[in-house]
Amino acid sequence: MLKSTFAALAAFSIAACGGSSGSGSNPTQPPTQPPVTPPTTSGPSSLATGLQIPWSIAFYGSTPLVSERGTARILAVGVNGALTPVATIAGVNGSGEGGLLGIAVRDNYLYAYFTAGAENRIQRYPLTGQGSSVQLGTAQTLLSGIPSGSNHNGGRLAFGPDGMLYASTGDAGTSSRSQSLSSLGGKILRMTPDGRVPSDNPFSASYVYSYGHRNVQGMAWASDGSMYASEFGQNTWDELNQIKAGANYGWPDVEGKAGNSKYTDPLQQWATSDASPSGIAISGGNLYIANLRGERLRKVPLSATGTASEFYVREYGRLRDVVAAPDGRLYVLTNNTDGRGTPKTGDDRLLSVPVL
Ligand SMILES: [Ca+2]
Repeated sequence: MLKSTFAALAAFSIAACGGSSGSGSNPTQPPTQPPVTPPTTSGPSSLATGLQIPWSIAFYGSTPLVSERGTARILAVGVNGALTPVATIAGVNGSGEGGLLGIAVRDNYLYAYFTAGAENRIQRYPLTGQGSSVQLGTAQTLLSGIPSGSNHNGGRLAFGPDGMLYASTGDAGTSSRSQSLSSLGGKILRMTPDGRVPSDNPFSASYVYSYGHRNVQGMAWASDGSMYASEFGQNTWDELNQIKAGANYGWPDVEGKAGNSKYTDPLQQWATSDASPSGIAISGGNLYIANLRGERLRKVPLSATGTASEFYVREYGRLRDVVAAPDGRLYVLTNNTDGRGTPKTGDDRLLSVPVL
Protein backbone atom coordinates (compact mmCIF):
# COMPACT_ATOMS: atom_id res chain seq x y z
CA MET A 1 0.00 0.00 0.00
CA LEU A 2 2.69 2.45 1.00
CA LYS A 3 4.76 1.47 -2.00
CA SER A 4 1.91 2.01 -4.47
CA THR A 5 1.03 5.37 -2.89
CA PHE A 6 4.64 6.44 -3.27
CA ALA A 7 4.69 5.32 -6.90
CA ALA A 8 1.51 7.30 -7.61
CA LEU A 9 2.93 10.38 -5.91
CA ALA A 10 6.18 10.03 -7.84
CA ALA A 11 4.30 9.80 -11.14
CA PHE A 12 2.24 12.86 -10.18
CA SER A 13 5.28 14.87 -9.24
CA ILE A 14 7.03 14.03 -12.52
CA ALA A 15 3.95 15.11 -14.47
CA ALA A 16 3.60 18.29 -12.40
CA CYS A 17 7.19 19.25 -13.12
CA GLY A 18 6.48 19.34 -16.82
CA GLY A 19 8.72 16.52 -17.95
CA SER A 20 11.58 18.85 -18.77
CA SER A 21 14.04 16.02 -18.21
CA GLY A 22 12.75 14.24 -21.32
CA SER A 23 9.16 13.31 -21.98
CA GLY A 24 10.11 10.10 -23.77
CA SER A 25 11.04 8.44 -20.48
CA ASN A 26 7.61 9.11 -18.97
CA PRO A 27 4.84 7.01 -20.51
CA THR A 28 2.13 8.93 -18.61
CA GLN A 29 2.91 12.13 -20.50
CA PRO A 30 2.66 12.19 -24.30
CA PRO A 31 5.41 14.18 -26.01
CA THR A 32 2.85 16.55 -27.54
CA GLN A 33 1.49 17.69 -24.17
CA PRO A 34 2.69 21.20 -23.30
CA PRO A 35 4.71 21.33 -20.08
CA VAL A 36 2.89 22.34 -16.93
CA THR A 37 4.39 25.57 -15.66
CA PRO A 38 5.46 25.21 -12.05
CA PRO A 39 4.79 28.25 -9.87
CA THR A 40 8.49 29.09 -9.62
CA THR A 41 8.55 30.22 -13.25
CA SER A 42 5.44 32.42 -13.25
CA GLY A 43 6.07 36.12 -13.65
CA PRO A 44 6.36 38.89 -11.05
CA SER A 45 3.42 39.47 -8.73
CA SER A 46 2.73 41.93 -5.93
CA LEU A 47 2.46 40.23 -2.53
CA ALA A 48 1.74 43.50 -0.73
CA THR A 49 1.10 47.12 -1.70
CA GLY A 50 0.81 50.41 0.17
CA LEU A 51 4.07 50.06 2.11
CA GLN A 52 5.70 53.25 3.40
CA ILE A 53 9.45 53.36 2.71
CA PRO A 54 10.02 49.62 3.28
CA TRP A 55 13.64 48.69 3.86
CA SER A 56 14.17 45.05 4.75
CA ILE A 57 12.53 41.61 4.52
CA ALA A 58 12.95 38.74 6.98
CA PHE A 59 11.02 35.49 7.39
CA TYR A 60 9.40 34.20 10.56
CA GLY A 61 8.73 30.67 9.39
CA SER A 62 7.08 31.25 6.03
CA THR A 63 5.64 34.65 7.02
CA PRO A 64 7.42 37.64 5.46
CA LEU A 65 8.15 40.50 7.85
CA VAL A 66 8.91 43.93 6.42
CA SER A 67 10.51 46.92 8.17
CA GLU A 68 9.43 50.48 7.34
CA ARG A 69 12.18 53.06 7.73
CA GLY A 70 10.09 56.11 8.60
CA THR A 71 7.19 54.65 10.59
CA ALA A 72 9.53 52.25 12.47
CA ARG A 73 6.90 49.56 11.98
CA ILE A 74 7.42 45.83 11.50
CA LEU A 75 4.62 44.44 9.33
CA ALA A 76 3.66 40.82 8.75
CA VAL A 77 2.51 40.08 5.21
CA GLY A 78 -0.45 37.67 5.00
CA VAL A 79 -1.09 35.27 2.13
CA ASN A 80 -3.75 37.61 0.74
CA GLY A 81 -1.52 40.69 0.99
CA ALA A 82 -2.99 41.81 4.30
CA LEU A 83 -0.51 43.83 6.34
CA THR A 84 -0.59 43.15 10.08
CA PRO A 85 1.42 45.57 12.26
CA VAL A 86 3.61 43.45 14.55
CA ALA A 87 5.29 46.29 16.43
CA THR A 88 6.58 49.83 16.22
CA ILE A 89 10.22 49.81 17.26
CA ALA A 90 10.70 52.22 20.16
CA GLY A 91 13.52 54.75 20.09
CA VAL A 92 13.81 55.10 16.32
CA ASN A 93 14.77 58.66 15.51
CA GLY A 94 16.41 59.26 12.18
CA SER A 95 16.71 61.98 9.59
CA GLY A 96 17.66 61.70 5.93
CA GLU A 97 18.48 58.05 5.24
CA GLY A 98 18.20 57.03 8.90
CA GLY A 99 15.39 55.20 10.68
CA LEU A 100 14.43 51.56 11.07
CA LEU A 101 16.71 49.76 8.62
CA GLY A 102 17.65 46.06 8.54
CA ILE A 103 15.86 43.20 10.27
CA ALA A 104 16.77 39.53 10.64
CA VAL A 105 15.11 36.55 12.33
CA ARG A 106 16.94 33.68 13.99
CA ASP A 107 15.89 31.21 16.68
CA ASN A 108 12.70 33.04 17.68
CA TYR A 109 14.37 36.43 17.96
CA LEU A 110 13.89 39.41 15.69
CA TYR A 111 17.01 41.55 15.24
CA ALA A 112 16.75 45.19 14.18
CA TYR A 113 19.26 47.88 13.18
CA PHE A 114 18.01 51.43 13.56
CA THR A 115 18.97 55.05 13.94
CA ALA A 116 18.40 56.41 17.46
CA GLY A 117 19.44 60.05 17.21
CA ALA A 118 23.23 60.35 17.49
CA GLU A 119 23.87 56.62 17.02
CA ASN A 120 22.78 53.52 15.20
CA ARG A 121 21.83 50.64 17.45
CA ILE A 122 21.24 46.90 17.13
CA GLN A 123 18.59 45.29 19.31
CA ARG A 124 16.84 41.96 19.46
CA TYR A 125 13.36 41.00 20.67
CA PRO A 126 11.91 37.58 21.52
CA LEU A 127 9.27 36.48 19.01
CA THR A 128 6.10 34.75 20.14
CA GLY A 129 2.92 33.66 18.36
CA GLN A 130 2.38 32.11 14.97
CA GLY A 131 2.22 33.47 11.44
CA SER A 132 0.92 37.01 11.18
CA SER A 133 -0.11 37.05 14.87
CA VAL A 134 3.59 37.16 15.81
CA GLN A 135 4.52 39.56 18.63
CA LEU A 136 7.75 41.11 19.92
CA GLY A 137 8.91 40.83 23.52
CA THR A 138 11.20 43.10 25.54
CA ALA A 139 14.11 44.71 23.69
CA GLN A 140 17.69 43.72 24.43
CA THR A 141 20.41 46.06 23.11
CA LEU A 142 23.26 44.14 21.48
CA LEU A 143 25.37 47.05 20.25
CA SER A 144 25.01 50.82 20.43
CA GLY A 145 27.30 53.67 19.47
CA ILE A 146 27.47 52.90 15.75
CA PRO A 147 27.95 56.34 14.12
CA SER A 148 24.80 57.79 12.54
CA GLY A 149 24.21 60.66 10.16
CA SER A 150 21.70 61.94 7.68
CA ASN A 151 23.43 59.73 5.09
CA HIS A 152 25.46 56.48 4.95
CA ASN A 153 23.98 54.62 7.89
CA GLY A 154 24.63 51.15 6.49
CA GLY A 155 21.99 49.07 8.23
CA ARG A 156 21.82 45.56 6.82
CA LEU A 157 21.70 42.61 9.25
CA ALA A 158 22.32 39.01 8.22
CA PHE A 159 23.30 35.72 9.81
CA GLY A 160 26.28 33.96 8.27
CA PRO A 161 26.66 30.21 7.87
CA ASP A 162 28.84 30.35 10.99
CA GLY A 163 25.78 31.33 13.07
CA MET A 164 27.19 34.82 13.71
CA LEU A 165 25.29 38.07 13.21
CA TYR A 166 26.83 40.44 10.67
CA ALA A 167 25.92 44.13 10.48
CA SER A 168 26.92 46.56 7.75
CA THR A 169 27.62 50.14 8.79
CA GLY A 170 28.34 53.35 6.88
CA ASP A 171 30.82 56.18 7.34
CA ALA A 172 27.84 58.35 8.39
CA GLY A 173 29.23 61.25 6.40
CA THR A 174 32.75 61.25 7.95
CA SER A 175 34.88 59.21 5.58
CA SER A 176 37.93 59.01 7.88
CA ARG A 177 35.98 56.61 10.10
CA SER A 178 36.23 53.90 7.47
CA GLN A 179 40.01 53.46 7.84
CA SER A 180 39.96 53.78 11.65
CA LEU A 181 39.76 50.43 13.40
CA SER A 182 38.59 52.21 16.56
CA SER A 183 35.38 53.40 14.87
CA LEU A 184 32.36 51.20 14.18
CA GLY A 185 31.53 53.31 11.10
CA GLY A 186 32.37 52.17 7.57
CA LYS A 187 32.69 48.51 8.59
CA ILE A 188 31.19 45.10 8.44
CA LEU A 189 30.74 43.99 12.06
CA ARG A 190 30.51 40.41 13.34
CA MET A 191 29.00 39.38 16.67
CA THR A 192 27.48 36.44 18.49
CA PRO A 193 23.66 36.28 18.46
CA ASP A 194 23.64 37.81 21.96
CA GLY A 195 25.93 40.67 20.97
CA ARG A 196 29.40 39.61 22.15
CA VAL A 197 32.65 39.82 20.19
CA PRO A 198 33.48 36.33 18.85
CA SER A 199 36.89 35.06 19.94
CA ASP A 200 37.89 34.44 16.32
CA ASN A 201 37.21 37.94 14.98
CA PRO A 202 40.20 39.27 13.00
CA PHE A 203 41.02 42.14 15.38
CA SER A 204 41.31 41.34 19.08
CA ALA A 205 38.30 42.35 21.21
CA SER A 206 36.75 44.20 18.25
CA TYR A 207 33.47 43.79 16.40
CA VAL A 208 35.23 44.81 13.18
CA TYR A 209 35.24 42.08 10.53
CA SER A 210 36.23 44.16 7.49
CA TYR A 211 36.90 47.87 6.98
CA GLY A 212 37.46 50.63 4.44
CA HIS A 213 33.78 50.60 3.49
CA ARG A 214 31.75 53.67 2.56
CA ASN A 215 28.19 52.39 2.90
CA VAL A 216 27.40 48.68 2.75
CA GLN A 217 23.72 47.65 2.59
CA GLY A 218 23.84 44.13 1.20
CA MET A 219 25.43 40.90 2.50
CA ALA A 220 25.01 37.27 1.42
CA TRP A 221 26.88 33.95 1.52
CA ALA A 222 27.35 31.31 -1.15
CA SER A 223 26.95 27.60 -0.39
CA ASP A 224 30.75 27.27 -0.15
CA GLY A 225 30.76 29.86 2.66
CA SER A 226 32.13 32.76 0.59
CA MET A 227 30.76 36.12 1.74
CA TYR A 228 29.74 38.93 -0.60
CA ALA A 229 28.70 42.54 0.01
CA SER A 230 27.36 45.39 -2.09
CA GLU A 231 28.65 48.91 -1.49
CA PHE A 232 27.60 52.39 -2.58
CA GLY A 233 30.36 54.44 -4.18
CA GLN A 234 30.45 58.22 -3.92
CA ASN A 235 29.91 59.32 -7.48
CA THR A 236 31.99 57.00 -9.64
CA TRP A 237 31.94 53.31 -8.80
CA ASP A 238 29.51 51.12 -6.90
CA GLU A 239 31.01 47.82 -5.86
CA LEU A 240 30.39 44.13 -5.36
CA ASN A 241 33.05 42.78 -3.00
CA GLN A 242 34.02 39.37 -1.74
CA ILE A 243 34.48 39.89 1.99
CA LYS A 244 37.47 38.41 3.80
CA ALA A 245 38.11 38.70 7.53
CA GLY A 246 40.36 41.66 8.33
CA ALA A 247 40.56 42.99 4.76
CA ASN A 248 40.59 46.68 3.84
CA TYR A 249 38.26 47.70 1.00
CA GLY A 250 39.85 51.06 0.36
CA TRP A 251 37.38 53.83 1.16
CA PRO A 252 38.02 56.79 1.25
CA ASP A 253 41.50 56.37 -0.21
CA VAL A 254 40.17 54.62 -3.30
CA GLU A 255 36.77 54.03 -4.91
CA GLY A 256 36.30 51.02 -7.17
CA LYS A 257 39.19 48.98 -8.57
CA ALA A 258 42.48 50.60 -7.63
CA GLY A 259 45.09 47.91 -8.26
CA ASN A 260 46.76 48.91 -4.99
CA SER A 261 47.97 45.95 -2.91
CA LYS A 262 46.98 47.77 0.31
CA TYR A 263 43.33 47.33 -0.59
CA THR A 264 41.04 44.55 -1.73
CA ASP A 265 39.51 45.43 -5.08
CA PRO A 266 35.85 44.79 -5.88
CA LEU A 267 34.91 41.79 -8.01
CA GLN A 268 32.89 44.10 -10.20
CA GLN A 269 31.99 47.78 -10.29
CA TRP A 270 29.23 49.83 -11.87
CA ALA A 271 28.58 53.52 -12.50
CA THR A 272 26.46 54.82 -9.62
CA SER A 273 23.72 55.92 -12.07
CA ASP A 274 23.34 52.30 -13.23
CA ALA A 275 23.44 50.75 -9.80
CA SER A 276 23.34 52.18 -6.23
CA PRO A 277 23.14 48.66 -4.83
CA SER A 278 21.30 47.93 -1.58
CA GLY A 279 20.11 44.42 -0.63
CA ILE A 280 21.62 41.28 -2.17
CA ALA A 281 20.66 37.59 -2.15
CA ILE A 282 22.13 34.33 -3.39
CA SER A 283 20.02 31.60 -4.95
CA GLY A 284 21.02 28.72 -7.17
CA GLY A 285 24.62 29.76 -7.79
CA ASN A 286 23.75 33.35 -8.67
CA LEU A 287 23.88 36.59 -6.73
CA TYR A 288 21.06 39.10 -7.12
CA ILE A 289 21.37 42.82 -6.39
CA ALA A 290 18.51 45.29 -5.74
CA ASN A 291 19.47 48.67 -7.17
CA LEU A 292 18.07 52.08 -6.21
CA ARG A 293 19.19 54.64 -8.81
CA GLY A 294 19.70 51.89 -11.37
CA GLU A 295 16.09 50.73 -10.85
CA ARG A 296 16.89 47.14 -11.82
CA LEU A 297 17.60 43.71 -10.46
CA ARG A 298 21.09 42.59 -11.41
CA LYS A 299 22.24 38.98 -11.54
CA VAL A 300 25.89 38.02 -11.09
CA PRO A 301 26.84 34.35 -11.63
CA LEU A 302 29.12 33.22 -8.81
CA SER A 303 31.09 31.25 -11.40
CA ALA A 304 31.84 34.47 -13.32
CA THR A 305 31.73 37.36 -10.86
CA GLY A 306 33.01 39.86 -13.42
CA THR A 307 29.85 39.48 -15.49
CA ALA A 308 26.21 40.46 -14.95
CA SER A 309 22.78 40.54 -16.55
CA GLU A 310 19.91 42.90 -15.78
CA PHE A 311 16.18 42.47 -15.25
CA TYR A 312 13.11 44.72 -14.82
CA VAL A 313 15.08 47.84 -15.80
CA ARG A 314 12.96 50.90 -14.80
CA GLU A 315 9.85 48.66 -14.53
CA TYR A 316 9.28 48.88 -10.78
CA GLY A 317 11.33 51.95 -9.88
CA ARG A 318 13.95 51.94 -7.16
CA LEU A 319 14.65 48.56 -5.53
CA ARG A 320 15.77 48.34 -1.88
CA ASP A 321 16.01 44.69 -0.95
CA VAL A 322 15.98 41.20 -2.42
CA VAL A 323 15.86 37.93 -0.48
CA ALA A 324 15.65 34.25 -1.37
CA ALA A 325 12.21 33.28 -0.05
CA PRO A 326 11.27 29.90 1.48
CA ASP A 327 8.89 29.28 -1.46
CA GLY A 328 11.81 29.24 -3.89
CA ARG A 329 11.15 32.69 -5.35
CA LEU A 330 12.95 36.00 -4.93
CA TYR A 331 11.12 38.65 -2.90
CA VAL A 332 11.94 42.25 -3.80
CA LEU A 333 11.06 45.53 -2.06
CA THR A 334 10.50 48.68 -4.08
CA ASN A 335 11.61 52.05 -2.64
CA ASN A 336 9.61 54.79 -4.35
CA THR A 337 7.89 56.54 -1.42
CA ASP A 338 10.86 58.25 0.28
CA GLY A 339 10.79 61.39 -1.88
CA ARG A 340 13.53 60.24 -4.23
CA GLY A 341 11.39 58.04 -6.45
CA THR A 342 8.22 58.39 -8.49
CA PRO A 343 5.61 56.24 -6.76
CA LYS A 344 3.05 54.46 -8.88
CA THR A 345 -0.40 53.50 -7.58
CA GLY A 346 0.13 50.82 -4.96
CA ASP A 347 3.75 51.71 -4.17
CA ASP A 348 5.67 50.74 -2.29
CA ARG A 349 5.28 47.04 -2.84
CA LEU A 350 6.66 43.63 -1.97
CA LEU A 351 7.17 41.72 -5.20
CA SER A 352 7.58 38.00 -5.78
CA VAL A 353 9.67 37.27 -8.87
CA PRO A 354 10.98 33.99 -10.26
CA VAL A 355 14.59 32.99 -9.78
CA LEU A 356 15.96 34.44 -12.99
CA1 LIG B 1 36.20 49.71 -2.23
